[in-house]
Amino acid sequence: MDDVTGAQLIAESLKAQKVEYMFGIVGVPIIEVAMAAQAEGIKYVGMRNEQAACYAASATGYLTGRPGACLVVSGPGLIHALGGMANANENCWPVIVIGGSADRNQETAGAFQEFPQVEASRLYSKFSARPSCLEAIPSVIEKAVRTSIYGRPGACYVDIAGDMVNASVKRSEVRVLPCCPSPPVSLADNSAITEAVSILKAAKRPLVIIGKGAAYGRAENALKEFVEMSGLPFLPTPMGKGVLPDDHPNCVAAARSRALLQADVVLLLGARLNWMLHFGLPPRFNPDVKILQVDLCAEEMGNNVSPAVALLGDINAIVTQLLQGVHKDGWKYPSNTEWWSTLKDKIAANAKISKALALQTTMPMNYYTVFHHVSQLLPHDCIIVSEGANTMDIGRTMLNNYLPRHRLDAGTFGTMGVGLGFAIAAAAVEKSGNKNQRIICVEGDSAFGFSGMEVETMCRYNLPVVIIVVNNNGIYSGVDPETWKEMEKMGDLTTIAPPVTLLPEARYDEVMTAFGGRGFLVRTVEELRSALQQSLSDWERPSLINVLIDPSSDRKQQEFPWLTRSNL
Ligand SMILES: Cc1ncc(C[n+]2csc(CCOP(=O)(O)OP(=O)(O)O)c2C)c(N)n1
Ligand SMILES: *[C@@H]1O[C@H](CO)[C@@H](O)[C@H](O)[C@H]1NC(C)=O
Ligand SMILES: [Mg+2]
Repeated sequence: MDDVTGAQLIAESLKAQKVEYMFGIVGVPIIEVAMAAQAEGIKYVGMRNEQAACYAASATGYLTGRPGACLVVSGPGLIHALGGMANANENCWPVIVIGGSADRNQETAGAFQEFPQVEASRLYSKFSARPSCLEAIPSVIEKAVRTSIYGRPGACYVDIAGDMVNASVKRSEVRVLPCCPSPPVSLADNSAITEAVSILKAAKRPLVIIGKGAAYGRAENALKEFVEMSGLPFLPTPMGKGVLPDDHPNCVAAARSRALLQADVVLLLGARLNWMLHFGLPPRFNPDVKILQVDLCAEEMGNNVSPAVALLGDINAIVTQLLQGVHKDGWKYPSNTEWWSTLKDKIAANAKISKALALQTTMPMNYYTVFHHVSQLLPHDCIIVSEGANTMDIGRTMLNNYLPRHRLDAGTFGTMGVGLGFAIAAAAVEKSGNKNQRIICVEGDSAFGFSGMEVETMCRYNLPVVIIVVNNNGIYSGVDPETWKEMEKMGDLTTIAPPVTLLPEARYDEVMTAFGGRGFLVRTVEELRSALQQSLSDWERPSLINVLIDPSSDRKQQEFPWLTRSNL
C-alpha cells in the first residue's frame, strides 16, 4: 500500500503536471506505464508508428498549451519518435517523449534494443534527461513539462531505464511536486512600445504579419481589437491563418507577394523571418523595410534582419500594449490610401484568376475545382489539417479558416506524414471537449502514404475525421493509367518511371473501408460534393474521399514561386 512503482510515479507525475493525452506504442519495457497512465485518467491513444504518435502528441500541445505525452519503447521506438521531436521543435510546439530503455545492469552489454537515447534525443529537443532513481521521477517530469512550455516551446525527452518501471519505493520517500503553472507573462519594454507605435503611425505602407506564435499565444481577441482599431492590413502565415478570420476585410492574404514586397513597416507577430517569410530580405521584401519584431524568444530577435524595434515578451500582452498605444489618441490608418487600393486591386485580380480555374468543368478535375467545392461545403468551425505540395499550397489559398488553431499543416519543417497524427490529436482534443467537431484532413496522395496506416487508429477510436486525398498519381504530378501501362511494356519500371510517380488511381479509399470506415472514389464535381456532404452530415464513421484529379494539373502562374521550396 505504501509502495509505488516507477510506472505509477510516471503516470501520477504526468497527471499532476496536467498532461491529459498520451500517444504511443507499447512493448517492453513500457507497457505498464501506459496502463498506469490510463488508470490515472490520462487518455491513451495507441498508434501504429511512433513518428505519428509524436506528431499527435505535439499537436495536442499546440492546441491546448499543455504538452501531450508520447510513449515509446527503447531503441527503434525512440528512433521513430525523433522525427516527431524534430518537427515539434522546429514548430515550437511542446511535447514530452517518454522512452523506455535497457535495464541499467545490462548497459553496454548489448542489451535488447539498447541505444544511447538521452544523447540521441539531445539534438531534437530542448531538454533530455534520465531520472537517476525512482525518487527523481516527479521532479524530472515536472522539469520536462515546464521546459516544454516555458520560453520558446519545444520537445523534451525523459528516459526511463527498463528496470525502473516495475521497481518500487516507499511513497514517503518521494517528494511530491505541485503542477507547474502556465508560463509567467512578460511585457515588452514601455519605451520600445512607444517607439513601435510611432513608427507604425508614420508608415506609408504598413503590414501586420500574424504567425502561429500568435495562435499558440492565444492573442486572437487582443489582435482583433488591434487590427480593427488601427485599420491595418494583415497577412497570416500558414498556421497563423484563422487567428483572425480569412474573410476579415483587413486580410490581404490574396495579395501576399505584393504586400511583402512593398510594405515599408512590418509588425511581425510570433512569426520567424525564415524560409517561409523569405528571410525578410530582397527580392521578396523592400530592402529598407522596418521590422517591429514581437517574439517571446530573445534569441530570435535580429535573425536575418535587424529589427527597428524588438518587442520581447508574451504576444497577447504585447498586442494589448500596442493597442493601448494606438488607442491613446484614437489613431487609425486611413482606408483610402494608395496602399489599400494597390492591395485591393491585387486581391481582385488574383481572385479572378483562381475563380476561372475553379469553375473549369473539364474532366478530370484540377486542384482549384476540387478546393472550390470543398470550401463551399466545409463548416466554418471545422479543423483543417493539410499536407502535400500542390495540395497543401493551393488548398491553403482556397480553404478559409475562421477560428484560431484550426489549421495544422506540414509547418516550418515541411514534414510530410504529419497529417494523420495531427488529425487524430485534433479529434482527441475535440472529443474530450465534447465538441466533436469534424476534422478535415486534406492530403496529397504521397503525403497520405507516410502515415496511412493510422487510418486504423481513426477507425478503432471512431474519430470524427474526414480524409480527402487529392490524388494526382504522384509527388507534385503523375501519369495517367494508360501512360503507365505503356511504360510497363517498355521495360523495367525502376529505370523508366519518373521518380515523382505513384501507382495511378490507387484506391486509398479502400484503406479506409478495410477497417470499417467509409470510402468514396470520386471523379466528378457531383460525386465529390455528394461524398463530402454524406461524410459531414450523416457521419457515422471516419471516411476517406479519394479524389482522382488530372495528374498534370498544376498551380496557376505565380509572380514569385511562393512556398514552393518543397517543390524545387
Ligand atoms: C518527410 C518528407 N519526405 C519527403 C518530402 C519531400 N516532399 C515534399 S512534398 C512531397 C509530396 C508531394 O506530393 P503529394 O502529397 O501527393 O502532393 P501533390 O503536390 O502531388 O498535390 C514530398 C515527398 C518531405 N517534404 N518530407
Ligand atoms: C513488469 O512486471 C510485469 C508483471 O510481472 C511483467 O510482465 C513485465 O515484463 C515487467 N516489466 C519490466 C519492464 O520488467
Ligand atoms: Mg500527389
